[in-house]
Amino acid sequence: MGFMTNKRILITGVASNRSIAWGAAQAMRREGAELAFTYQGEKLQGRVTDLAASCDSNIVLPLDVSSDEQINVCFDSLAEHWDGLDGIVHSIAFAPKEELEGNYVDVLTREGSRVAHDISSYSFAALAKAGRDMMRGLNGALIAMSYLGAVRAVPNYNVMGVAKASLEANVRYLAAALGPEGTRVNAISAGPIRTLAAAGIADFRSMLKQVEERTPLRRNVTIDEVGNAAAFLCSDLASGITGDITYVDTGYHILGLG
Ligand code: 0WD
Repeated sequence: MGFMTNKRILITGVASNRSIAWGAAQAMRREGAELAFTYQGEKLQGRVTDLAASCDSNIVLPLDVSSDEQINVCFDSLAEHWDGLDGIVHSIAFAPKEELEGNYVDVLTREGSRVAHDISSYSFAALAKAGRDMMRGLNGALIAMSYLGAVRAVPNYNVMGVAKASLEANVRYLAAALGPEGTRVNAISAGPIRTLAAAGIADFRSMLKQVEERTPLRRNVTIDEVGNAAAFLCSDLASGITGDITYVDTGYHILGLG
């Protein structure tokens, strides 16, 4: 029996079979979880429906996290399928491409900052709020995806790093607020992985190369490795862990001078 048997988990942020959310979905399904998926925009509906089917799921709901209405409709629809919810995977981020290239101060705008924080950080708290009643008392867990740029100044990551710092603070505040109801909240800080979102970051290839050359394990991390950690953190095996950031980055974050 898998360690997520009888867990019902909502997976957001699947854009392709390279998405980190897809790594989480596959690991959780393998460990016995029942899954529901969201997709952003009609263009992704078919692809996410097919990926969901391969995880024996036919719960596939539209969700653009910039819309309160879509968030509410999504959880109302989910409640028609399930009478409770054991976990939410938040694997969503966005910042305008122009802000992910060059000098932070040169490219920063008020609007870019607003959008990056709204989609990449606030939305995590918004999902926690919308899912609260379905999760209350079930000893469930929320998980978000962060990156080292939250705590270090990484070239080109710019406003997304600031938004990830906000996301990590959200993890702590949500953990403190929802812990008394039995809900745990954590994030994984993943190493760089070639996905659609990563393609928006300037010079991403050299980031992958630099990590591979210097990191203790001398290779980049995979979506399966991040997925396995996400499954663990959303399972009862992690029942004593909340409010934390777990690095799944082949050890890169421990380095000082190379
Ligand atoms: O190197 C990487 N790929 C890392 C990613 C390293 C460390 C962390 N992360 C984080 C990202 O910042 C993000 O929070 O992992 C999370 C997932 O990212 P991913 O798997 O790398 O990217 P991708 O496969 O593109 O999925 C992210 C998806 C979007 O994809 P696109 O490429 O279409 O932007 O987030 C979704 C969308 O499907 N998304 C939204 N979903 C709902 N509402 C929204 C939105 N407004 N905006 C983006």
